[in-house]
Amino acid sequence: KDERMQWWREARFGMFIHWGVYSQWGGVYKGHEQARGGAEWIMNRCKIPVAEYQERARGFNPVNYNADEWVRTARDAGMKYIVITAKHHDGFAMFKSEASPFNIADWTTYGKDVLKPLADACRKYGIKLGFYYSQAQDWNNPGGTVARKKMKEGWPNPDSTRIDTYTKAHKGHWDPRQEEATFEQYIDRVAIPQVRELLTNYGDIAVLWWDTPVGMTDETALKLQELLKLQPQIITNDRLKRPNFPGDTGTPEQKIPGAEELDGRDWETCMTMNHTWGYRTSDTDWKSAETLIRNLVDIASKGGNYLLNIGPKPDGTFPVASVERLKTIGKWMDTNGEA
Ligand code: JFZ
Repeated sequence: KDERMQWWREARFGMFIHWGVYSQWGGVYKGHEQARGGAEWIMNRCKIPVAEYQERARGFNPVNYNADEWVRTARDAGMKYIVITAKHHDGFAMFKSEASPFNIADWTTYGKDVLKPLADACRKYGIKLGFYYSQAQDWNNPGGTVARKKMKEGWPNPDSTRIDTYTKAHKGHWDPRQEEATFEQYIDRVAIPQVRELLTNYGDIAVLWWDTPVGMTDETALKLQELLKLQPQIITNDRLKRPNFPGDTGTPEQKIPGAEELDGRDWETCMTMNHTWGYRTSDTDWKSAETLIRNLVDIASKGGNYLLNIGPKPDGTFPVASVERLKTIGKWMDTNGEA
C-alpha cells in the first residue's frame, strides 16, 4: 500500500477539472441566474427537462480544446496530477461509451472523445491522470436520479410550486424519463460498463474519484469496487459509499483541516478558485494567487494534497483568471517549491 501511495504523497498539488455540457449554461438558465450551488448543478437546480438538456448538449463543440496546453498549464504551475470529470451528475460522458449514447463522441457536433488526448498529453509530460465519475447520481440516464434539491433554491420559475410537488412525489425526479429504470438497472447498464471503459481504454489511471454516494448500497458499491482490479495501482477517494468503503484518501471539501483534526489517513483538500466547480459566467470572485499559495503551503505542511479546481469554458479553454493565478503559483514554485 505504501508503495502504491508514494507518488500521491509526494505530489502535494493537483488540478481538478469540472468540464461538461453544463458549462454551456454558465450558471444561467433562460436569462435567470441559478440561485445556489455550483454551475455544474444547473440541470437539477433549475429542473431542466431531460429532452431540453439533451437538445442543448448536442451543440457542445469545444473547438479550442487543446489537451497538450492544459497539461502544460498544470505542469508549469507545479501540479503533479489531474483529475477530470469523466461524467458528472448530469450523466454526460466526456468519452466514447458503448453504455450510453449520451456521450461526447456519439451525441455532439464535436464528435470526439476528450479524455484520450488528455491521457496522451499526461503521459507525454509525466503528469498522472485521474477520473472523477459520478457513480450514484445521473440525471439523464434512467434510474440514476436520487436528487433532493428543491426547485425554489434555483431558478425562480413561475411554475416552481407544481414542479416541487412533482419532485417530492417522485423521490427527487423531475422528469418521467428519469424513472424508466431502477437505480440497480442504472448501475448495471451504465455505471459499471462506463467505469470499465474508463479503466480499460486510457492506459494507466492514477485516481478514481467517486462522488456523492447517495442511494448506494454495499452491493452496488462492491460491484464498482471490483472493477478497480483492472488498475491495481489506482488510488480511490472515500466517496464510493459510506462508511464501509473508505478508499485510500479523505476528501475535505473547500476547507483545510486543522492539525488536531488529522487522524493519520491520507487526505486531499479539493477547492475552487471562485465559488463554483463548473464554469459560471457571473462568478468573478476569485481567490488571490497569494491566498492559493498560502493554502498550498498550509496543506503541504500538514501532509495533505491540494486539488485545485478549474472550470473550463464550453469552447475548451480555461478562464483567463484561472490561468493567471496558475502562472503566479508556478513562478512561486520555481523559487520555493521542492523539485
Ligand atoms: C460534489 C458535487 O456535487 C459537486 O458538483 C462537485 O463535483 C464537488 C467536488 O463534489 O459536491 C459535494 C460533495 C461532498 C460535499 C460537499 C459537496 N461534502 O462532503 O461536504
